[in-house]
Amino acid sequence: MQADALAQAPVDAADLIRRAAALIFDVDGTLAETEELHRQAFNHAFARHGLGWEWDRAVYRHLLLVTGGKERMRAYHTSLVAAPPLSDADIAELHRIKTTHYAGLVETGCCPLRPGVAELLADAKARGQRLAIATTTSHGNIDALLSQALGTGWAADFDAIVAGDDVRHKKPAPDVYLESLARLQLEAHDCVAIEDSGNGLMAASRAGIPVLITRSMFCRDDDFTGARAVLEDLSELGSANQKLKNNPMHSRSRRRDRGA
Ligand code: XBP
Ligand code: MG
Repeated sequence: MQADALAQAPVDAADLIRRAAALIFDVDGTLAETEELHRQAFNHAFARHGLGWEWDRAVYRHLLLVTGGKERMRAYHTSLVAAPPLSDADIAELHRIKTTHYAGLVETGCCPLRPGVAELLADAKARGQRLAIATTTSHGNIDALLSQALGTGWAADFDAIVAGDDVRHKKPAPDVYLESLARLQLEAHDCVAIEDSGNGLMAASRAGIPVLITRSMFCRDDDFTGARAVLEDLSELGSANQKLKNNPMHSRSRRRDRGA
Protein backbone atom coordinates (compact mmCIF):
# COMPACT_ATOMS: atom_id res chain seq x y z
CA MET A 1 0.00 0.00 0.00
CA GLN A 2 1.60 3.37 -0.99
CA ALA A 3 2.69 5.67 1.85
CA ASP A 4 -0.02 8.18 0.90
CA ALA A 5 -2.75 5.55 1.07
CA LEU A 6 -1.42 4.36 4.42
CA ALA A 7 -1.48 7.91 5.74
CA GLN A 8 -5.02 8.38 4.42
CA ALA A 9 -6.42 5.11 5.74
CA PRO A 10 -7.41 6.38 9.22
CA VAL A 11 -9.32 9.36 7.82
CA ASP A 12 -11.08 7.19 5.26
CA ALA A 13 -11.86 4.71 8.01
CA ALA A 14 -13.17 7.40 10.33
CA ASP A 15 -15.34 8.75 7.53
CA LEU A 16 -16.63 5.26 6.70
CA ILE A 17 -17.45 4.60 10.37
CA ARG A 18 -19.22 7.92 10.95
CA ARG A 19 -21.46 7.47 7.92
CA ALA A 20 -22.66 3.94 8.82
CA ALA A 21 -26.15 3.21 10.19
CA ALA A 22 -24.71 0.26 12.13
CA LEU A 23 -21.31 -1.13 13.13
CA ILE A 24 -21.05 -4.93 13.15
CA PHE A 25 -18.15 -6.18 15.26
CA ASP A 26 -16.23 -9.41 15.07
CA VAL A 27 -15.06 -10.56 18.54
CA ASP A 28 -11.86 -12.62 18.68
CA GLY A 29 -8.88 -10.54 17.64
CA THR A 30 -11.05 -7.47 16.96
CA LEU A 31 -12.58 -6.49 20.31
CA ALA A 32 -9.73 -8.09 22.28
CA GLU A 33 -6.65 -10.24 21.67
CA THR A 34 -8.49 -13.33 22.89
CA GLU A 35 -6.91 -15.90 20.56
CA GLU A 36 -3.87 -16.25 22.84
CA LEU A 37 -6.26 -17.24 25.66
CA HIS A 38 -8.14 -19.61 23.34
CA ARG A 39 -4.79 -21.21 22.48
CA GLN A 40 -3.90 -21.67 26.15
CA ALA A 41 -7.36 -23.07 26.85
CA PHE A 42 -7.08 -25.60 24.03
CA ASN A 43 -3.72 -26.77 25.42
CA HIS A 44 -5.25 -27.07 28.89
CA ALA A 45 -8.01 -29.31 27.50
CA PHE A 46 -5.48 -31.45 25.61
CA ALA A 47 -3.43 -31.93 28.78
CA ARG A 48 -6.55 -32.79 30.81
CA HIS A 49 -7.43 -35.41 28.20
CA GLY A 50 -3.87 -36.79 28.14
CA LEU A 51 -3.67 -36.24 24.38
CA GLY A 52 -0.03 -35.11 24.30
CA TRP A 53 -0.99 -32.27 21.91
CA GLU A 54 0.50 -28.80 22.41
CA TRP A 55 -0.35 -25.97 20.00
CA ASP A 56 2.42 -23.34 19.99
CA ARG A 57 1.76 -19.91 18.48
CA ALA A 58 3.15 -20.81 15.05
CA VAL A 59 0.92 -23.91 14.82
CA TYR A 60 -2.07 -21.98 16.16
CA ARG A 61 -1.60 -19.16 13.64
CA HIS A 62 -1.93 -21.78 10.88
CA LEU A 63 -4.84 -23.58 12.57
CA LEU A 64 -6.79 -20.31 12.80
CA LEU A 65 -7.45 -20.71 9.09
CA VAL A 66 -10.10 -23.16 10.31
CA THR A 67 -12.83 -21.25 12.12
CA GLY A 68 -14.66 -22.79 15.07
CA GLY A 69 -12.89 -24.50 17.95
CA LYS A 70 -14.50 -27.90 17.40
CA GLU A 71 -13.76 -27.77 13.67
CA ARG A 72 -10.18 -26.66 14.40
CA MET A 73 -9.53 -29.66 16.67
CA ARG A 74 -11.04 -32.03 14.10
CA ALA A 75 -8.85 -30.51 11.34
CA TYR A 76 -5.74 -30.94 13.50
CA HIS A 77 -6.64 -34.53 14.38
CA THR A 78 -7.20 -35.33 10.70
CA SER A 79 -3.81 -33.82 9.82
CA LEU A 80 -1.95 -36.22 12.14
CA VAL A 81 -0.39 -39.25 10.49
CA ALA A 82 -0.83 -41.55 13.51
CA ALA A 83 -3.54 -40.44 15.89
CA PRO A 84 -5.84 -42.29 18.27
CA PRO A 85 -9.49 -42.26 17.22
CA LEU A 86 -11.35 -39.16 18.45
CA SER A 87 -15.14 -39.27 18.26
CA ASP A 88 -17.38 -36.24 17.86
CA ALA A 89 -18.35 -36.78 21.51
CA ASP A 90 -14.66 -36.61 22.46
CA ILE A 91 -14.28 -33.37 20.48
CA ALA A 92 -17.37 -31.92 22.16
CA GLU A 93 -16.02 -32.85 25.60
CA LEU A 94 -12.61 -31.33 24.79
CA HIS A 95 -14.39 -28.16 23.64
CA ARG A 96 -16.46 -28.03 26.83
CA ILE A 97 -13.30 -28.27 28.96
CA LYS A 98 -11.58 -25.69 26.77
CA THR A 99 -14.50 -23.24 26.93
CA THR A 100 -14.73 -23.50 30.72
CA HIS A 101 -11.02 -22.85 31.06
CA TYR A 102 -11.18 -19.96 28.57
CA ALA A 103 -13.96 -18.30 30.59
CA GLY A 104 -11.83 -18.64 33.74
CA LEU A 105 -8.90 -16.95 32.02
CA VAL A 106 -11.05 -14.10 30.65
CA GLU A 107 -12.66 -13.52 34.04
CA THR A 108 -9.23 -12.72 35.54
CA GLY A 109 -9.36 -9.50 33.48
CA CYS A 110 -6.06 -10.36 31.80
CA CYS A 111 -7.48 -9.68 28.32
CA PRO A 112 -8.69 -6.07 28.08
CA LEU A 113 -10.46 -4.55 25.06
CA ARG A 114 -8.01 -3.53 22.35
CA PRO A 115 -7.03 0.15 22.00
CA GLY A 116 -9.83 2.37 20.73
CA VAL A 117 -12.62 -0.22 21.08
CA ALA A 118 -14.36 1.25 24.16
CA GLU A 119 -14.07 4.75 22.69
CA LEU A 120 -15.55 3.65 19.35
CA LEU A 121 -18.47 1.90 21.07
CA ALA A 122 -19.17 5.04 23.13
CA ASP A 123 -18.82 7.37 20.09
CA ALA A 124 -21.13 5.20 18.01
CA LYS A 125 -23.72 5.16 20.78
CA ALA A 126 -23.46 8.96 21.14
CA ARG A 127 -24.01 9.29 17.36
CA GLY A 128 -27.11 7.11 17.59
CA GLN A 129 -25.53 4.37 15.50
CA ARG A 130 -26.68 0.79 16.05
CA LEU A 131 -24.27 -1.93 17.20
CA ALA A 132 -24.13 -5.65 16.42
CA ILE A 133 -21.83 -8.63 16.90
CA ALA A 134 -21.10 -11.29 14.27
CA THR A 135 -18.65 -13.90 15.56
CA THR A 136 -17.63 -17.54 15.16
CA THR A 137 -17.21 -18.10 18.88
CA SER A 138 -20.01 -18.94 21.32
CA HIS A 139 -22.47 -16.74 23.22
CA GLY A 140 -20.86 -17.89 26.46
CA ASN A 141 -17.44 -16.68 25.32
CA ILE A 142 -18.84 -13.33 24.16
CA ASP A 143 -20.57 -12.83 27.51
CA ALA A 144 -17.46 -13.80 29.51
CA LEU A 145 -15.36 -11.25 27.62
CA LEU A 146 -17.81 -8.34 27.49
CA SER A 147 -19.19 -8.76 31.01
CA GLN A 148 -15.62 -8.41 32.22
CA ALA A 149 -14.80 -5.50 29.91
CA LEU A 150 -18.11 -3.57 29.78
CA GLY A 151 -20.11 -4.79 32.79
CA THR A 152 -22.91 -7.35 33.02
CA GLY A 153 -25.40 -5.07 31.19
CA TRP A 154 -23.25 -4.94 28.02
CA ALA A 155 -25.79 -6.73 25.78
CA ALA A 156 -28.33 -3.90 26.11
CA ASP A 157 -26.20 -1.77 23.76
CA PHE A 158 -26.27 -4.32 20.93
CA ASP A 159 -29.27 -4.75 18.62
CA ALA A 160 -28.05 -8.10 17.25
CA ILE A 161 -25.63 -10.67 18.69
CA VAL A 162 -24.98 -13.55 16.28
CA ALA A 163 -22.60 -16.37 17.31
CA GLY A 164 -21.10 -19.33 15.45
CA ASP A 165 -23.63 -21.88 16.63
CA ASP A 166 -26.57 -19.65 15.52
CA VAL A 167 -25.90 -20.35 11.84
CA ARG A 168 -25.31 -23.34 9.57
CA HIS A 169 -21.95 -22.24 8.16
CA LYS A 170 -19.18 -20.43 10.05
CA LYS A 171 -16.92 -17.75 8.54
CA PRO A 172 -15.69 -17.35 5.79
CA ALA A 173 -19.30 -18.16 4.89
CA PRO A 174 -21.43 -14.98 5.15
CA ASP A 175 -24.06 -16.54 7.42
CA VAL A 176 -23.39 -14.61 10.66
CA TYR A 177 -23.31 -11.31 8.74
CA LEU A 178 -26.46 -12.09 6.74
CA GLU A 179 -28.23 -13.00 9.99
CA SER A 180 -27.01 -9.74 11.60
CA LEU A 181 -28.39 -7.71 8.67
CA ALA A 182 -31.72 -9.55 8.92
CA ARG A 183 -32.01 -8.80 12.62
CA LEU A 184 -30.94 -5.17 12.13
CA GLN A 185 -33.28 -4.86 9.12
CA LEU A 186 -30.62 -2.81 7.36
CA GLU A 187 -29.03 -2.95 3.92
CA ALA A 188 -25.42 -4.22 3.72
CA HIS A 189 -24.13 -0.95 2.22
CA ASP A 190 -25.53 1.02 5.20
CA CYS A 191 -23.34 -0.93 7.63
CA VAL A 192 -19.63 -1.44 8.32
CA ALA A 193 -18.08 -4.70 9.53
CA ILE A 194 -15.03 -4.44 11.79
CA GLU A 195 -12.82 -7.51 11.48
CA ASP A 196 -9.28 -8.80 12.10
CA SER A 197 -8.92 -11.83 9.83
CA GLY A 198 -9.01 -12.85 6.18
CA ASN A 199 -11.86 -15.27 6.96
CA GLY A 200 -13.81 -12.44 8.58
CA LEU A 201 -13.16 -10.11 5.66
CA MET A 202 -14.41 -12.79 3.26
CA ALA A 203 -17.53 -13.48 5.34
CA ALA A 204 -18.57 -9.81 5.57
CA SER A 205 -17.66 -9.08 1.94
CA ARG A 206 -19.76 -12.03 0.74
CA ALA A 207 -22.65 -10.44 2.65
CA GLY A 208 -21.97 -7.20 0.74
CA ILE A 209 -20.81 -5.27 3.82
CA PRO A 210 -17.87 -2.80 3.62
CA VAL A 211 -15.06 -3.96 5.94
CA LEU A 212 -12.65 -2.10 8.19
CA ILE A 213 -9.70 -4.26 9.27
CA THR A 214 -7.87 -3.86 12.57
CA ARG A 215 -4.70 -5.96 12.46
CA SER A 216 -4.44 -8.55 15.28
CA MET A 217 -1.69 -10.67 16.85
CA PHE A 218 -2.31 -13.89 14.91
CA CYS A 219 -3.95 -12.64 11.69
CA ARG A 220 -2.00 -9.46 10.98
CA ASP A 221 -0.44 -10.88 7.81
CA ASP A 222 -3.66 -12.26 6.33
CA ASP A 223 -4.70 -11.10 2.86
CA PHE A 224 -6.89 -8.02 3.32
CA THR A 225 -7.49 -7.30 -0.36
CA GLY A 226 -10.90 -5.67 -0.69
CA ALA A 227 -10.99 -4.11 2.77
CA ARG A 228 -12.04 -0.42 2.73
CA ALA A 229 -9.27 0.40 5.22
CA VAL A 230 -6.63 -1.47 7.24
CA LEU A 231 -5.61 -0.03 10.62
CA GLU A 232 -3.11 -1.21 13.21
CA ASP A 233 -5.84 -0.68 15.81
CA LEU A 234 -9.02 1.32 16.34
CA SER A 235 -7.29 4.04 18.38
CA GLU A 236 -6.18 5.47 14.99
CA LEU A 237 -9.81 6.53 14.50
CA GLY A 238 -9.56 8.94 17.42
CA SER A 239 -6.83 11.12 15.91
CA ALA A 240 -8.47 10.86 12.46
CA ASN A 241 -11.77 12.07 13.90
CA GLN A 242 -9.94 15.11 15.22
CA LYS A 243 -8.63 15.81 11.69
CA LEU A 244 -12.16 15.47 10.32
CA LYS A 245 -13.56 17.83 12.95
CA ASN A 246 -10.80 20.39 12.23
CA ASN A 247 -11.20 20.07 8.46
CA PRO A 248 -14.53 18.44 7.43
CA MET A 249 -13.73 19.13 3.77
CA HIS A 250 -10.66 16.86 4.12
CA SER A 251 -12.37 13.57 3.43
CA ARG A 252 -14.91 14.91 0.92
CA SER A 253 -12.14 16.46 -1.20
CA ARG A 254 -10.12 13.24 -0.99
CA ARG A 255 -13.14 11.20 -2.10
CA ARG A 256 -13.74 13.64 -4.96
CA ASP A 257 -10.07 13.31 -6.02
CA ARG A 258 -10.45 9.54 -6.02
CA GLY A 259 -13.72 9.83 -7.90
CA ALA A 260 -15.48 8.10 -4.98
C1 XBP B 1 -12.64 -16.73 15.98
C2 XBP B 1 -12.84 -18.19 15.88
C3 XBP B 1 -13.27 -18.95 17.10
C4 XBP B 1 -12.22 -18.82 18.21
C5 XBP B 1 -12.37 -19.93 19.23
O1 XBP B 1 -13.91 -16.16 16.08
O2 XBP B 1 -12.66 -18.73 14.80
O3 XBP B 1 -13.38 -20.30 16.70
O4 XBP B 1 -10.93 -19.00 17.63
O5 XBP B 1 -13.68 -19.90 19.80
P1 XBP B 1 -14.20 -14.63 15.51
P2 XBP B 1 -14.54 -21.26 19.86
O6 XBP B 1 -15.17 -14.82 14.37
O7 XBP B 1 -14.77 -13.89 16.69
O8 XBP B 1 -12.87 -14.04 15.05
O9 XBP B 1 -13.62 -22.33 20.44
O10 XBP B 1 -15.71 -20.92 20.75
O11 XBP B 1 -14.93 -21.54 18.44
MG1 MG C 1 -11.70 -12.46 14.59
